[in-house]
Amino acid sequence: MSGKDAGQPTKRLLRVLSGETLKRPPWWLMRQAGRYLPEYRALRERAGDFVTLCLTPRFAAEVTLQPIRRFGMDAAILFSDILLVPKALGQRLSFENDGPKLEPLSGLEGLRSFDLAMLEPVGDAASRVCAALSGDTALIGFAGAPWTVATYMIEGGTSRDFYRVRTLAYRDPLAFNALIEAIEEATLAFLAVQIEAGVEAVQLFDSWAGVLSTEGFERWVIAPTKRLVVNLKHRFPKVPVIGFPRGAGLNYERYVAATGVDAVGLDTAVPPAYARTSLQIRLAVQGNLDPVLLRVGGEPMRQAVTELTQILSTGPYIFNLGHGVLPDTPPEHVAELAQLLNG
Ligand code: 1CP
Repeated sequence: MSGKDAGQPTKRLLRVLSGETLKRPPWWLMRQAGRYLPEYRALRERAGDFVTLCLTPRFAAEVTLQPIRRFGMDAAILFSDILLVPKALGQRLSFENDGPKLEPLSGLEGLRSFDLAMLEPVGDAASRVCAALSGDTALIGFAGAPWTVATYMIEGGTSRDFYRVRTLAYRDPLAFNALIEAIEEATLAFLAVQIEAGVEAVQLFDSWAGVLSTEGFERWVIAPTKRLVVNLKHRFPKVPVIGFPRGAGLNYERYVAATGVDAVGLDTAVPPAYARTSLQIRLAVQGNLDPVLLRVGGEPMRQAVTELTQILSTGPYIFNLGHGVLPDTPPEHVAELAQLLNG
């Protein structure tokens, strides 16, 4: 906790989030807990279903710590899911083999007021992780950004074309805005539970930021993110916010200039040299090794890691992937990566 209560942060991740440049970048991986780890699969089996795994504090805490024990990342990310927010808003949620399923929704009818108590176990899990983490390892909390959560709520699951949600957003912006605001409010409460339990930084996952028009991006990615950041900063001025507008392309600069995030996550397609000159001059950047290179491992991975860290380590930089760890990634490759990065 010293990183949060004392004036200057001491944990490596938090130092970079406050704008410091470290010679050896701190690192963690999106989806660092999960199916590529046999110990995760074993516990997942015991828990039965995925939502139970997320909402049972001792399980969620254990799964959060598994990759840290093996690989010693500089940060743990609390094990949970962005879709717990729709669930707490009253939408039925299940996980099948081909991904999450939500009872489709056409508007605000059918949503009840937000059930914060349902998410209390996430706070309990965070407290347990805090108590178990030692020394220099930070704990990151997270939520989906409102646009990405809305895509799942309207599409009823993952989508290839986001046809329904984009149609609603463009055709009936007032109704869509009401949904976005309901998600925004719930997200703020969800993140507050995590922060009050001890998470030291939060990440907003906007995994589908890249499917909107520029005007849509302004209205449904930038505006809600900016309001969330303002509200978070008001309540928790010392907790840094990492934004991850995956696929934002040319809109990355606008996102960085307008939202007030402390750091930005780069997806796989962002050129590191561009990130250095156009984004890192304003804030810390995080990313963006292709997850497939981690799956490939060996020399191609090592070479890419060397290049990436050479380009971005001259400014505030957190090493990560450009998206999540793939489920068929050999854990040995993550161990190899850890050897390169742990110094
Ligand atoms: O065991 C299983 O079968 C479930 C797989 C799984 C896992 C391990 C899901 C279902 N969620 C998670 C955990 C999770 N989800 C974490 C844990 C912490 C960590 O990173 O180690 C995080 C940060 C998330 C965030 C999340 N969930 C996102 C944003 C990041 C991203 O991948 O773009 C999204 C889009 C989701 C929705 C979701 N939940 C689960 C799946 C398979 C998905 C993605 C569905 C899709 O592809 O659209």
